[in-house]
Formats: sequence, C-alpha cells, structure tokens
Amino acid sequence: MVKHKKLAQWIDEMAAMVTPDSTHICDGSQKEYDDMIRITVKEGLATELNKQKLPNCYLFRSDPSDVARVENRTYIASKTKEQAGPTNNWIDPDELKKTMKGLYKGCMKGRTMYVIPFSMGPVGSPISKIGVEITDSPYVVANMHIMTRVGTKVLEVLGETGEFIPCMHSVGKPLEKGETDGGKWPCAPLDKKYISHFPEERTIWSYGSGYGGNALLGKKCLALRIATVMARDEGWLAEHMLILGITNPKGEKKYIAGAFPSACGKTNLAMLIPTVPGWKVETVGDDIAWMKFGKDGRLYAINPEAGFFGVAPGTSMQSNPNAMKAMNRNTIFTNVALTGDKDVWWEGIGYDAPGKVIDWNGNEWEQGKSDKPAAHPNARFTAPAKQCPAVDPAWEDPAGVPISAFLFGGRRPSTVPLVHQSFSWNHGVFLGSIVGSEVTAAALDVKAGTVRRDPFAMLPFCGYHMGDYFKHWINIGSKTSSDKLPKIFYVNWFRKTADGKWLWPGYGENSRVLKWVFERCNGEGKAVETEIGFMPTVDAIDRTGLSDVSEQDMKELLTVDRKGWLAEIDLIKQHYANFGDHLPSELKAELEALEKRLK
Ligand code: SAT
Ligand code: MN
Repeated sequence: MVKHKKLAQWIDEMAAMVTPDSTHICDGSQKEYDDMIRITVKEGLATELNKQKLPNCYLFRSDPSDVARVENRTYIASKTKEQAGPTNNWIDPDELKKTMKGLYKGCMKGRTMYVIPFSMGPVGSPISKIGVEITDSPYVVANMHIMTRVGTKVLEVLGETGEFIPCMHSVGKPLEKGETDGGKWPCAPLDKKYISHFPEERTIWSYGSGYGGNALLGKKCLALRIATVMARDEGWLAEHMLILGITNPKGEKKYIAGAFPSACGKTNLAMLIPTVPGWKVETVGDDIAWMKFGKDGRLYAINPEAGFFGVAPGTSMQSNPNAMKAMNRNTIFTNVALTGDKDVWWEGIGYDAPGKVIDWNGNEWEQGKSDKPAAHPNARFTAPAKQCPAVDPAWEDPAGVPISAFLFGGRRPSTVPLVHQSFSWNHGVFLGSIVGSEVTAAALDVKAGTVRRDPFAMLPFCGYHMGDYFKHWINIGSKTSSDKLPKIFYVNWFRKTADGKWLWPGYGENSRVLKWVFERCNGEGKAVETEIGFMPTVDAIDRTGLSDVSEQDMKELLTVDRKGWLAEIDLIKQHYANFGDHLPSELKAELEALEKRLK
C-alpha cells in the first residue's frame, strides 16, 4: 500500500474527481507489463507481431487525430503570462484548472485508474527525480515501463515524505456501462486536449491524448518543461540533448552532448557507427540530458530515460543499424505498417514493402498504388535502451558522465558551415540561442526556405521565459573555471550546393567532424580564427577513405559566407526582438560583436 501520506491523499483526491471503476498501483513487474499488453490485445488495440522475427513485440494504431505532440494545446500555466514568455501558450492557472476539472470529472468511468511511480534517472541517484503518473491507459503504462524506471522500488526510495511530481493523465474517453473501446484508440477531440504544466506547483495535467509526449508524462512534460524550471532554481541544466561517448584509437574517451531540432537525426547521431578507422561511438541517450556540476567543477550528464521513443520511418540497417537491433524484441510499435507475416514495415526501412501490407490506418496498402505513406511519418518504436548494441557502459551511472563538448545544429542548406567552434562560453550560448532549421512549404505553413528558430532545440520544451533561460545558460558559465566548461560547437550536416546537391554525406561520416571536436577538446585539431568562430582548416577534417567529398567541396563547407551571415544578422535581430528586456545583455553584445567582425 501507499505509505506516503501526501501521495495517498493525491491519489484519493484524483480518484474522487475521475471516478474510475478500480485503482491499480503499479509494481513495475514483468507480469504487470504482460497484463497491460494482454488487456490491449483483447480490446483490439494491439496486435502481436511475428514471434520468430520480433519476439514480444506489439503494434498499436492510434486514432488518426492523435499521432503527435500537440504544441498548440500545450500550456505553461505560470502565475503570469510574462513568466511563460513569448514562446509558450499561457492560460491563467486557476482558469485552466477549472476548465480541466470539468473535463476530468467522471472521465475514468468504466476504466481502471493506474498509478505509476516512476524515476527519471537511475532509481536512487542524486540527480534523479521521482514522478507519479496517474493514467487510464494501459498503453501508457506499458510505454512508461520501457521509457522510465517504474514500480515498487521507486515507492521505496520515495519513503513516507520524499518529493514527487504529480502527473495526471486521462485519455478523456469515459465508458458507459457495458461499453468497450472495441478496437478504437480512445482519445478526446483536439479542442478538448490539454497538455498543461503548472511550474510553481511542479504539477502536470494532461487530458485527451494517448500519444507520445502528450501522455508519457515523464518525457517532455517532466524531464524538460518542469525540469527546466527546477534546473533554473537549483543551478543545473535540463536539455533536449543526445549524449554520446566517443573513444579514439588510443582508448581515450570523451562525452559529447548535442541539441538539434526534430528531424535533424539526433537518434542517428547518438548511435552512429564511425567510418574513421579505430574510433568508437557509444550511446548514453538520444533525447534528454540532465547536467549538474560535479565536485571537480565539470558538468556531468545523465540520461533521465530508460528507453528510446524513436521515429521509425527513415530508420534502416543503412541509416541506423544500432536502432534496428535495439527494436528487434520487447518493443512497442505505434502507427507503422503491418506485413502479411506480421512483420513491421515503413518508408525508408531499406527495402520495398513485401506485397500487400496493412497501413497505419488499418487499410490494405500496396507500394506504388497509393500517394499516402503506409506508416505515419511520426510512427514510433518504444525500445529499451539496454537493447541498443552500442549502449555506453556508463549509461546508467548515477554520477553521470563528464561532458567535454556541446553541439548545436539544424538543417541549413546554406550559410552555416559544416562545423565551427565558439570563441567563449557566452559566444557558445549565442550559437545555441540562434539555432534554426530550414523548413519546406510542405512541412509547415511557412515560406519554403524560411528558417524556423528553435533556440537550443527547446522551443516547445522550455517551461519558462526563453529569455530568462538564455540568462540561465550565461550564469552556468560563471559557476566554474572556463577550462572546465564544455567547449561549444555548431554543426551543420545539411549543406547543399547552389544546384541543390548534398555537400556532405552525413550519417557515419559525421564521425569525421566528431573527431575534430574531440581533438579541439584536447587542445589539438588545426583551426583558423574567422569572423564567426574557430573553423577547421581544410585539411583538419580527416577525409581518409572518403571519396565523395572533394577538396573543393571541403572548401565550400568550411568558408565564411559573409553575405549570408550579414543577412542572418537581420534575422537574428528579428528573433531576439521577441524576448524584449528578458534578452541577456551578453547575447546582445555577442550579436553586435559578430556584426562588427563581419563588416
Ligand atoms: O512525442 S514525443 O514528445 O515523445 C517525441 C518527440 O516529439 O520528440
Ligand atoms: Mn525530442
């Protein structure tokens, strides 16, 4: 039973509001996981996959309206709108609670209320945080089992008075007497969905969606939006970053953390197989990093998650063999296509669909006969991190791994070179603050070629005013001596020639850039000082065995496009104008200095 008084009270209070048929406190056992799967299979919500090819793997198809995070229904309900800042949706917390209480009232009728105690980070680690998610979705319980550490062991650490973050969730589909889901993914209509954060109370209330970051509340809601607020107050960093370990042929190892907007290959980079002989990359995490200063004054990172919730389309034995091997057992697939022999298939898996398949909507689909994809572009796999063949030996070290370098980057067909290094911490924070990715007209309702600014890749994930968040990053730089701080780099794998051909092959070849980053952290690696930062000399990036990048391409990848950068300055000024007097003076000074150097 629940010995923690405040937790027991909160469970009672929530149960009185949502009136479930029964309550289940999750113990985190294999049997519990199997029960969740059995329930969803029986309801027609899940399909067991081919036992030989994909043992213990299941496929779910969500409602077509419930396929991704809903940013325009996501709220930071701080006391004032100003505290939430210009990049977040805000509703007065009292008003929002009133609205949501109306929706929550009786919403678990006909369902079981699951109470999931979970730890973000290794159970009992001083960097870890405990959350308790209440949900009426067995799909969420099963996913939380993979993505976090769940169950009795967490309650034990919590004891009778420990701190926890209450995370309330309902799919928002009560059942009438005798009614069942009947194979239909339960959720509420879009205008009833709310993904709400109360930063002062450190509380999350989610309603109406059963999918991904809307429903697995440990991930973006707790580990980023609420954690950024805790990190600001407590002097640490909660970031949308992958963490990888890289070892050189001499056996020296360094850890690198990197922030990239979505669709920039974060998971691929985290699991990269180097093409430079003798080098090795290992994975600590692919999405979120929590970093605190160690006694030695360096920043140490943990991956608060225990699994990968990765995008399936585009993942193949060519693009990411480690991810493919991580998901070949004990994995939940959502919205991928199903083949005749109960295997999975998606666009970009590396081979044609084997005959007729069932698409993510449950309809027959044949390659070349439909203009719609068989797998939803945001179809996902949920796989245990420990199944990744390249998982780092220290990935669960409660002390974290020491970070030597930060990478920032986005999709920039022009202007931004393959790699450059900041002059200083503050200049590096400037680079993080201007991260942007070029979008296509098809992807978003904006002009093709427009750069969507996504500072630190945190646009939808910062739980307070983005300008204050920049200042927090500046402050972090003054907490230790500069030689102990990670070096900061801006990379761009996505440069194109004027006629639209890729200049850089990407994927495993990115290890060549990581090698230079590694060398720079050791005070080696040839570089020239330019207007925008330190850049590798043309021969500083190892091209041994790389035939498709010529000396001329390399020069183009590593020049300062002065005209492009001057145009960029105007765009950065527009971007910065959003933050008003919350923009740190240090960043304004960096921008002015850059402009001066370019002119
Ligand atoms: O849906 S999630 O937020 O978990 C994944 C993502 O959008 O990055
Ligand atoms: Mn992410």
